[in-house]
Amino acid sequence: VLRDSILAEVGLEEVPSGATLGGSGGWLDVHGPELVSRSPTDGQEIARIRQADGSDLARVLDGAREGFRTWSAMPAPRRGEVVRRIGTQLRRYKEPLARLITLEMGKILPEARGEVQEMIDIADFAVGLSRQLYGMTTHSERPGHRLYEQWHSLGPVGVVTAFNFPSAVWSWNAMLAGVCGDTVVWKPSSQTPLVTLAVQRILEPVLDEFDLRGVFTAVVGPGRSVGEELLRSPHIPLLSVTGSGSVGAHVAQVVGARMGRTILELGGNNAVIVREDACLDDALQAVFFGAVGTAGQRCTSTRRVILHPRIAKPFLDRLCSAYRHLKVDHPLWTDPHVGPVTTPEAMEDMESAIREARDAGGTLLAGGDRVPVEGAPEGYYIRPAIMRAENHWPVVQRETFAPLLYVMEAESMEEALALQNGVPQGLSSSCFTNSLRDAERFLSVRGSDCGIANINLGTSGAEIGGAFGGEKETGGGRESGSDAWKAYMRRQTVTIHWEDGLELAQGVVFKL
Ligand code: UN1
Repeated sequence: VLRDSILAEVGLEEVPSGATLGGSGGWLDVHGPELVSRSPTDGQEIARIRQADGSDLARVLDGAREGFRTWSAMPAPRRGEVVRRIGTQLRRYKEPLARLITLEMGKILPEARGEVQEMIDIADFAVGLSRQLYGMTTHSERPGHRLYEQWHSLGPVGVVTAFNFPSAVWSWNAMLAGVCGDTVVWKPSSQTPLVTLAVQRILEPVLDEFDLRGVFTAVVGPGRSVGEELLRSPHIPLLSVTGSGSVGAHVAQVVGARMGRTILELGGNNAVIVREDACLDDALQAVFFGAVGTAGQRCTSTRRVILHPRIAKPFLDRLCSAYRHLKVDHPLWTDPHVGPVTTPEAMEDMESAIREARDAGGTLLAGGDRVPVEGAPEGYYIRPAIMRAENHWPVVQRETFAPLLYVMEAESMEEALALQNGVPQGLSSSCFTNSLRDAERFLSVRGSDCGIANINLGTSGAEIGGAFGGEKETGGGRESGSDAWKAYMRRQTVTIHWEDGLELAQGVVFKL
């Protein structure tokens, strides 16, 4: 009953199809295998979706190319108007969409609402941006010449999203790509197809009103076939992919081989450094939310905490006590801190990471056991865990996408920084300190090597206004705010010669 009402509220009483060109008339007949969407809250089936196959993808790609011709010709502020209307729709559907996210992905409702809020925020950002796609002008070295650059729409952009932010990550890409004049081909994780179909439903009235086909498209299909063809398609000049490091490495190779562009948002292994002079209350709150929020399934989740030995004991005592009082429960029936992880594999990964760390000499300080939830015996509930561990252990060096926090100690700022940077990933980082010097050291070129560096706040929960992304094995891509929009456009350098008498640059003389 709950399932049915959640689906009905987002217009999915009947699941339309696994592919759409956008708008109420855009749903395609598709021919791929069936996909079962299960709720991690109880392990039960929510719905079955007929997926797209290669030929269906080809139709979506044709649609997105055709859509590009008209969409890219529309003035950017008018595209901004469409995005503004999408933002209004998202406001209207914030609660129902949040409930569907909770049902299909398992994050708690306050976080699901936060995810939809991110969509609204980036829509607002993109509306303003639609009047600010600025190109610079500069001074030519030659008389009678003007030199400037302009930004043109790029083409259809492939957006491959992960299950953990099943809708927000699409919006970061789609809202920017949209005002930039690109069309979007959205391929969601096979864990969260319904969220994608619901978002497409929510967009329908706007796309119908503006008569837009092939602008915001979506295709649910198997990664091995449809995903692979999307990577290889010469008609997709840019692919924005969120996923694991191994997926990202494959994407970089395949798309790179055809000289396509990528925006890669891959794994994190984010640390919080807590110095002895830090505000411990704030640090505790931040580490707690960072480590257990979204059941440890954000790419920005706090995976390591590096404590100054002088505050280590009181900090850990309080953190372990918070973990003991943590409510792990059904996120639609109750109001817990933590819902289920999204897949049974995540529980197994976490358990095997705990075993591996134990074998290496680590101590489990809290959690790690499965939590039986009454009425939902097949849900994927596991208690978040804390382990004492050493940074160089292979298990600590890799990202386990589950609520498992490693604790270590470091006395000097140099030592703490060496630990924090001593992993292959480089997404988010934070340092709790009241020392100006430690803060500045952390932010200096010899400090954090991550794309995100925070002082006195946690590693997760970035605002959309900043550029989001990370270094090293995190992939180097930037999405969302700042000038991340430039990745969705092609830059053209223009020189105009407006006087008689051609002159070569660099003073080269070459006469007829
Ligand atoms: C992700 O986990 O893929 O900074 C994105 C955050 C959110 C986005 C996370 N704004 O935690």
